[in-house]
Amino acid sequence: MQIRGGSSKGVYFHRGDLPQDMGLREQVLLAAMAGVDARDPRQIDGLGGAHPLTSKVAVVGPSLRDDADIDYLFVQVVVGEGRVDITPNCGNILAGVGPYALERGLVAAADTETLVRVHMENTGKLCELTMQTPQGRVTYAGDARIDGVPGTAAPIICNFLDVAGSVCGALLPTGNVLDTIDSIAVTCIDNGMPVVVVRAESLGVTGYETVETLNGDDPFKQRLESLRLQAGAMMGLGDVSRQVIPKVTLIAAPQCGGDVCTRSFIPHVCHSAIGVLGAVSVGTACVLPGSVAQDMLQNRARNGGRLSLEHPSGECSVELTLDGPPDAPQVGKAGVLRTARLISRGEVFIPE
Ligand code: NQM
Repeated sequence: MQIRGGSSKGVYFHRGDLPQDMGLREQVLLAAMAGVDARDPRQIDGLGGAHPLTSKVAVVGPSLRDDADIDYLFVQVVVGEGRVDITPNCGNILAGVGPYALERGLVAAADTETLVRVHMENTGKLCELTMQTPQGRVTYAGDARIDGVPGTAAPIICNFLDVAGSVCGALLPTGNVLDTIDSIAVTCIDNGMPVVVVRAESLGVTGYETVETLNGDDPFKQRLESLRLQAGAMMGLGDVSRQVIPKVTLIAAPQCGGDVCTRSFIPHVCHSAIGVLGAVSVGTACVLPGSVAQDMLQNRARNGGRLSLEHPSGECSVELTLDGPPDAPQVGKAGVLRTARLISRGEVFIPE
């Protein structure tokens, strides 16, 4: 099935429909998304959309764990490079996993709302998805709006349970709330997604630029990549030159009534919105005393609650439940509203 999950779009496969051999499975996924030439940046011969947000795959199956209903592996098909990356998770594609599980009969729908417990295989963490299922059927129509997606749709509530250190093993993988790289202050954080948070002004930009302006600024992107490569090593991720994590998010004072303004790089292209788990990580940085983002909140939402992150096409709200003392808060749960839509279902033909 092709499903829009949040502000991303992906091809969702049943685990049992794919080859069991991992190497062969990778070849099949690359061919499905890009066709004969997996390095074609236009992905003209496959289902991929020639952009990181539309070159995504979900592999879904019944969970092998007792505490989950569904296993979900996220696969980023790296555009133009003929390879996949399974190190990151994707909270947008995750939103489509609930409808997929219901459509494929992997989970039975309850009468009005259905909760699906998803084991996110990339990180080993859990997320509870709550979907609208009137009369026991998944519905896509509704009045929830998420920025970065036109129109409205049925809400899907994603409640991430304990995602701190999901990839790097610790919320603050360098051991510090603040580090300095190339004389620039950064906060390296992993609350579901490894992200390097940096003040836009310290990189010589405002943080209010358009996606196109930032994408077209090659010298700026080189500085960003130098920062990212060093941060990746400091976060224990080794040489990240061929990995899509960590991401980098620029922050600036809010302009439209939110709590912080963001521009996120995934990692070489500026996101037209912000990734879900990326937003959870950046939101968490905002509530951590001593971080580069600590004075963004101007005392609002310091104790958790709803935090609004402005991004190039609107805003994304995350709901943080904080535990622990105010000077050393820990995020217990992080909730995000998403929507999804089934676009198509069928067969994909793999070139011989
Ligand atoms: O951070 C973009 C997206 C994502 C990932 C990316 C995501 C997340 O917008 O959880 O959703 O960071 O590549 O789909």
